[in-house]
Amino acid sequence: MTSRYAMLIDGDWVQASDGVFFGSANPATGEIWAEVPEATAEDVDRAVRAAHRTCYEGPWAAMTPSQRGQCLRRLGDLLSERSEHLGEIETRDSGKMFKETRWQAKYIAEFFHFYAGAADKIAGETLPIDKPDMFVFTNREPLGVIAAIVPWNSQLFLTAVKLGPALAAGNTVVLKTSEHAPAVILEFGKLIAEAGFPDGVVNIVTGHGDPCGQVLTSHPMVARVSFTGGPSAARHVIGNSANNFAQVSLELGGKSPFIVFADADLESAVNGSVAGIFGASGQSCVAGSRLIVHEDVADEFLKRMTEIAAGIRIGDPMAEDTEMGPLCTHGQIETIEREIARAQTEGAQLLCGGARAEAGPLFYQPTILECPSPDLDIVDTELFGPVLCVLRFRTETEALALANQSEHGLAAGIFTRDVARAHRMAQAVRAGIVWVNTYRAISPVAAFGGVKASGYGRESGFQAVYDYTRPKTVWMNLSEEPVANPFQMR
Ligand code: TXE
Repeated sequence: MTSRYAMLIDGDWVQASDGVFFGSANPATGEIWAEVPEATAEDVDRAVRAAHRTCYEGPWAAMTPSQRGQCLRRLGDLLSERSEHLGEIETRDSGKMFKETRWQAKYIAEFFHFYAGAADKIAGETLPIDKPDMFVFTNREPLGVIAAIVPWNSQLFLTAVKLGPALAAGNTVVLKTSEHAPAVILEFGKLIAEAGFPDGVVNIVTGHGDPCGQVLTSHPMVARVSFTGGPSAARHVIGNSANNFAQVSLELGGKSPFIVFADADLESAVNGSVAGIFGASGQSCVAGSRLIVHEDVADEFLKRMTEIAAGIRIGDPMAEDTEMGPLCTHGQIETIEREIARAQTEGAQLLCGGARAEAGPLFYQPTILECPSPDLDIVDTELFGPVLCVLRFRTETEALALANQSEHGLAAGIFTRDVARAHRMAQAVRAGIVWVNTYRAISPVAAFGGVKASGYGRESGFQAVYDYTRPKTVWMNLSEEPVANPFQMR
């Protein structure tokens, strides 16, 4: 039985204005299990106008920051209560393992709780102004309508880091789901009204990049676009912002270095690397997909990695004992196959994997590829799959140079027992997030984002609420003297 979904616009659950749907497939089985409205330009326009009106008139505009915080807190509670159901839907739609989606849905509640607490702590300032009899202060206002665009790989998490700070600061949102796995966000949308948010505060539109994403990001009433996805769509978003002057923040994934020094705790580093590249089948923006390993420990490290990789249980992502599920789209698996074949002609050697797994057309084996040079295209191409590229180094300088030889700069992992070296490397590696002797840790308290082609702007952390506000400067003349005649300068 196919489930039929609707979009959330101005508090109503609606179909596309022309009645068109698109199908969403379960990557594990290939079955089209859901039908979702293909938003028209008119639908997106209606959602943005509703969000704009709601931002400036009615109950949301009149709410105190603490009341906004209460809605966010309730949303977090509901998310936690429904984590099992949301996890199941996300797994069915994206292929991500149920163990992970269920846990993530529960943990993501913490992000809403964090921003619930932040809502009444957003303050302006008084300025020590250089003029007598003037009192000058700033208010922090919401920006207006936020266009939040998410990809399919971690939709609840990426939604939370956009919605949490945006709503805490008093904005309204039009959220666009990914066309590859839209259902979990529509299920999440059912919690919005229950949490107490007035109609029109959060609107959810479903559809493809064109027209849905294009119309949304070029809309003149959108004040900021918070985008997570790939570089090609990001370029469209930036181009559109030249017309509507929307602020833009971009999180575009990476090819993150995972650096292992000879003095590292090898067991810990191997486990970190396995989690970093094979967790979520490698479909993670922070995947540690470039292993840079000291030559003294490289053979032992790769022996342990390949043993673990070969034993990973691949199969039904709903099953509790599965360790790796499918990839989400056919496009990804085709890119992986093409890039691996090309790398092999350039001298790369497969240490394990390198083929589809038996479980089904979208399942790919955990793959480790030793690369003779950092100049191979595959070394700096984000594959978004379970494929680890390996480079060896001899000195710290060489390790750093390899780590920084990349267009990307989202995350980096450093495994060493030498504290001074850990600090030196953490300072010098060009990435937005550095994990030392750990990997893939996240928290609502910590900012998240990259440099270079990994994007700009930060999500998560307290500062994010300020990024969804602008200061308004207010000058108050306290003098009882009349304002001076401008043509009689003293
Ligand atoms: O991303 P897209 P896709 C990388 C990863 C992956 C590749 C493509 O390498 O293989 O990108 O993935 C919307 N205006 N990452 O196709 O197309 C789109 O509908 C506005 C890394 O999923 O960028 C979806 O909602 N929006 C990344 C969202 O953008 C547009 C996570 C992402 O889709 C648009 C995902 C347009 N013109 C992919 N075109 C990460 N940062 O982790 C598309 N969209």
